[in-house]
Order: sequence, then structure tokens, then C-alpha cells
Amino acid sequence: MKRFILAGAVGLFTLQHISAQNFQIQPTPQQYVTLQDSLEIPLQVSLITDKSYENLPAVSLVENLWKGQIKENGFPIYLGIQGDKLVKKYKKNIPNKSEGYYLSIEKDKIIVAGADEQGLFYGIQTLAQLLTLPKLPLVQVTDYPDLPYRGVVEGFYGTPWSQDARLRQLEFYGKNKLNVYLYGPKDDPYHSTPNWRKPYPPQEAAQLKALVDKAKENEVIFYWAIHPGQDIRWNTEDRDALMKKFESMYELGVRAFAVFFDDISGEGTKAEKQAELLNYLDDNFVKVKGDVAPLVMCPTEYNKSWSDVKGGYLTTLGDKLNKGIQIMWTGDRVIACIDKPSMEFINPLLKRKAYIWWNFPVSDYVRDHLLMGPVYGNGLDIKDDMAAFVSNPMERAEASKIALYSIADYAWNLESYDSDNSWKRAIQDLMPQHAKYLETFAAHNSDLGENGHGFRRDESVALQPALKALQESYTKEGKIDEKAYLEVSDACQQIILSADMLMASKTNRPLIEEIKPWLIQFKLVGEYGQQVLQMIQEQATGKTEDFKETYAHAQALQVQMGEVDATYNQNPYQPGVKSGSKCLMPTFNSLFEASTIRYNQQQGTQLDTRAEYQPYTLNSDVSQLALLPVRRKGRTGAVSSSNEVILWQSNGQLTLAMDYPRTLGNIVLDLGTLDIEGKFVLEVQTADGNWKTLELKPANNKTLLVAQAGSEQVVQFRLKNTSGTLQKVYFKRCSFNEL
Ligand code: LTM
Repeated sequence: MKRFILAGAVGLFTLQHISAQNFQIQPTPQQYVTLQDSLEIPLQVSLITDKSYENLPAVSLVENLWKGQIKENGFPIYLGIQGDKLVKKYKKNIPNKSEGYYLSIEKDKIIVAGADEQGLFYGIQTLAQLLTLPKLPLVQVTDYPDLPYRGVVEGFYGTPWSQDARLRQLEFYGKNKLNVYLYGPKDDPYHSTPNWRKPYPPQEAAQLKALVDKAKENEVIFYWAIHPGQDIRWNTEDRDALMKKFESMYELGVRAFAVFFDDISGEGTKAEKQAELLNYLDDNFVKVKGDVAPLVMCPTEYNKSWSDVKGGYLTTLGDKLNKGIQIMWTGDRVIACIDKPSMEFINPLLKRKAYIWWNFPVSDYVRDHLLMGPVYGNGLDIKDDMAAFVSNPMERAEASKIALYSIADYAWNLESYDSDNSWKRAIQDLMPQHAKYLETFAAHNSDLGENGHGFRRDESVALQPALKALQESYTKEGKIDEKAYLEVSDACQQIILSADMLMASKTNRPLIEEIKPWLIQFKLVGEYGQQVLQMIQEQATGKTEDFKETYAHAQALQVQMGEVDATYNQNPYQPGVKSGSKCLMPTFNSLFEASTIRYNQQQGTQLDTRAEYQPYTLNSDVSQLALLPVRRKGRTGAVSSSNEVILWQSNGQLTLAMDYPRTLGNIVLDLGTLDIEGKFVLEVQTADGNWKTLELKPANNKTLLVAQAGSEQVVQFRLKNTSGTLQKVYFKRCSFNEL
């Protein structure tokens, strides 16, 4: 951002000093000049504008800001668009960029001049932000976005956002100058298989129409996406079904369409056919209608790690798709940050700038975690390489807003993007009165935990040195680093305070309701930390009786944390509630264990030293399975499922080893594919070292397979692709129970 303070200006204030909260315009503007002066917020205003603008979202927004106070002799506000007589004088100030605007707040008037309708709207959004200050600073803002399309793709697996959440989102996008929302929740049956061919029932249709209207009010392009690839047939019947569905969406007011071919296998994956269909839609629907935005498509090979360049899929799309069709891309992997080399790889293949589908903060593969930390890792030098940047968010719409705020900031002005500053402002924006507490919560709830994609985020950053110093000094030498101890102790208090204050907060209830299970867990983490600190203190100072009680208290908290994990958020994929899982819990658990071991040694007791225990170990040479976490709940073990198509090479295997021989009941598998049992072999190794093949029986008329492990004790079981060829399957379930 370029900021200038005009020389020779009078007055005491600079923009930054006006508010105690260190006010900044969001997203960070390209350029603003602030005179060191301000004016009282005008109570009544006159709008001077072209009559034909009456119904523009920009004008409604100003009318809303001064509800009932727009009078003939009020403080003048000039609103115009490049080319209007009214703003002719400012022609040179208006950026020659789409969605750009010029805002000038002067002693006797305000001028908002947009390069276009959207620019005017954004100029007023900036004015609206300045109006939250006690006095209006005299400023000149010259602003425009770096990227033409910025926004959100609701493209995750899991419970789609509610209507209310979506309406709130669209308003949030308007405020943060995001201009695209792609509607594509994987679990909307009318978006995907089985019902993509059918029109929405009346109630759902009415809701979609309300979203389209809300998007318009906020200058957001509402894209409706279809995901037909799993069962599409490349014939005229299905092509017509698609046209008909588009037509029905057009009637609801939709003026932007996308076709997604991600996470499918089989016939639907053919590049030639996809391109043919998309071009047909472009030529016979988009171009014919004339008022429809450019088509967007998500390819099947949507990231580098899956693309077989020699196989020609991407080059076929690049060569054959009409030039106006945008092609999505998630980067080097399904979940990856985007940088210069990733853009240099893909753009030449697509023969156009890739439309970035950024898989963050989506958490549909780590559903027990919240991703509320800073947004970082994307290149600041790639504004000219991308056609768009859209984020795939969490199932939790409100909690996603921390990341979405920063994504709006990044996509508007890449070079000025400051991750930490943006994160803090996002938190302030979401909960101005309780920002301090939300920041504490978000700082410790940002990593994804172990996951199949191997994508991780920083967590508990500020506390890490103290946690490390405390752990090292105590576990290695039995000594307590006093400074670190005090810091961690203070952090535990802050955690408990923040959890309580947020749970009771009367502001932003939708956010609090979403994160409540994690707040409950977070408080327990803080309390557990306190007990563990007390344990090491009591052990080191020889308070043996006190230690025993504190140990029991810490164990009781472990039980409660386990109960929260087993009670809330019980989705079948990654059930449960994890909080502070990257740094806090591992440190506390390690101190719990170290102090108990030392105590046992000192006292000759045999207290259980285990804070947590993982009895199963996964091993796989199938790269997409190798990192999947395994969990145990009660007597059931399960490998975390995966959303994408798994490329399971011939002879590739997945093995689950037990810590010691155990008797297993059923082993349940779901590879999301019918008639697959003949292509895989499931074997168990018994305690005597022998391998035994189990029969895989289809358990329903769908894709579930069940095998009985038998009565012998098992040390490991393995699933192997014995078909002799690569198998493209899903990995929806792999669970087993112990007898
Ligand atoms: O990323 C893409 C293009 N498709 C799917 C998404 O629907 C899903 O949300 C993410 C994250 O699990 N992975 C995908 O493969």
C-alpha cells in the first residue's frame, strides 16, 4: 500500500491516530492520502447522482448508511461512474481499472467515483468503514483490486452451509470486496449425483433465488456449479438435461455457471468429452443468453501431483476449450499454497491464466479441527499470473470468516499483504468487543493435525519457545525453567478466561455456537495444563501427597477431554473435537508422563504414566493413503477417510499393525466402487506369523464390504490390490472392532 501524508496540512490527526484500535481500510487499499484533519460525521446528507443510478447497490448502501437522513440541504455526497458529467473533474483520479474507485473526503463534500458500478460500490464500502471512526478523516483513496475475481467456492464435502449462513456470507463478501461466490457443495444432491439432472424442488429453488438476490445487492457474482461427472453419459440426452438444468437456474436469476469434474473416475474424466460439452454450453447457452458471465470449469486433473502431462488431459483442455472458459487449479497438490513456480507450471498447459481454487480453510478431511489461524504461504508476486483466487472454506461458515477476511485482503492487494496484521484485523472485525479472547482461541486452534494430505499450519506460535524450554528442562534434567513456567501458567489462565468469556459472549452468537464444542475442549486443555504444571512443581519439590491428588485431577481432565471428543461433532469421517493439538497438548502430555515416571522412580509406585496411547500403526505404499491418521474410540479402530479418487497401484497395499496380538471382529471397507472385491485381497497375520486371506463380502447393495477376522489373535491386517492393474477407487471407510 502506498500511503502519503500531505505536506503542509493542518490538524492533529493522521488516519492511524484517529482510532485507538489502529484503524486500517479493508482490504488494504492500493493508495491513500490522508490530510491531517477530519470532520464531524455529517448527520444529514444530500446525494448528488445520476437519476438512473437509483437502484444501484452502491446507492442503496449509502441510503442505508444515512437511513432517513438524506435531505436536500445535507452535506453533499457526489456519486458517479467514470464518464459521468458529475465526476468529470475527477476523471484523472479514477483508476483505469475495473472495480476501481476514487474516494475523496473533503471539508465541504464527499466524492465517490467508480471506474464502474462495482468500483462505486467498493468506494462506498470504504466510506462505510471510515464512518465507524469517531470523526471522518479527510482522505483521498485511489483503489482497485489486483485480481479480477476474488471469493469463495462452497465446494466442500459435509453439511452444506445453511441459508442464513450463506446470506451472512454474501454480505460479508460485499464488505470485504470479494466479488465471486461459487455454489457447489458436494453434498447438495441437485448439484451432483444422483439428482443433477432434476430441477430443484420449489422450496430449495426459492432459497437459491434469495441468494442470487442477496449476491446482487452485494455486487457478488453468484455462480451456480454442477458436478455431473460421476454418472454422465456423453450423449445428447444428458447434454440436453444439463442445458435444461442451466435454463431452470437461469429462471431463478442465476447469471454465472460452473461445471466441476473433480473427484470422479471412469467415463466422465475424458478431456475431449469435457471440452466438447463445455464448448457446447458456452456456444449455445452463455453466448446466446448474452448476460451470462464466463463459464468456469474444474478439471479432473486439478493439481500437479495428479496430472499426467504426457497423458494429454490438461493440454487437451488448454487447446480445445473455448478461450473464454476459465479453468480451476488447486496448485501443486490438492491442498497447497500457490506460488510462482506453480503458476509457471500450469498456465502454459492451460493456455490461459489458471483460476485458483485454494483448498484453505476447508477442513472436510480434518473435521475434528478448526482452522482459525493466519492465512500465509501464497506468493505475493503472482497477481499477473492468476485469473482468480477463490477459497474453499470450512463447513463452519462463521469460523471460516477469519481466513476469508485475509483472503479478501490478499487477493485485493498481493504485494501489501501482511498475514499477521490481516489475521488480527479479521479477529477484531468478527468480535470487536472480545477480540483479545478470540485471538487467544484462534492462536491455539489453527493446525490441521495429521492428515492424508500432509498439509500443516503453525499453531501456538507465541508460546512455542516457552513450551519447548519447559519441556526440555524438565524431561531431560527434571529441572523447571521458571520463566517458561510462568509464561505457560499465564497462558493456561488466558485460555480458561478466553473460553469462558467467549462462551458467554452475547456478540456474534452464530460464531460462538459453531465453535462451542472446541471452546469446551479448549477450556479443559487450559485446566489440564494447569494441573500438569502443578504436577511437575510438586514432583520437583517432593510434595508427594499433593502430587497424587494433582495427578488424579489431571487424569480426570483427560477423561473429560475424551468425553468431549466422543460426544460432539460425531461425523463418520474424523469425529470429535481437537483443540491445541499441535503444541499445547503434546507438551502437556509429555510433562504429565515425565513427571509421573519421575514420581514412580522416587516413590517406587506404579502410577499409569500414559497420557494417551495409539495402539495401531498404518503403513502404505499407496502415496495418497500413507499419511492417513488412525484413531481408536472404545474398541473400534478406524483409518481416516479420504475425499478424492485414490490411484491404487497394482500390488499396492495398506497395512494396519497392532501393538500386540488382538482379537478382531469385523473389518469393514468401503472403496466407493461396486464389484471391487475380486480386485483386492484382505489378509490377516496371526500371532504365529502366518497370513490368512479373509473373504470380503458385499454388505449392502452399495459398496460396503465386510470381512470377519476370526477367533485367532491378529498382529496386523493388510489390503492389497491384486488385480494386476491400477485401480481408481475411493477410500470411504476402513474400520474394525476389537472383541
Ligand atoms: O479440491 C477439489 C477441486 N475438490 C475436492 C473438494 O471438494 C474438497 O473440499 C477438497 C478438500 O478435501 N478436496 C477435493 O478434492
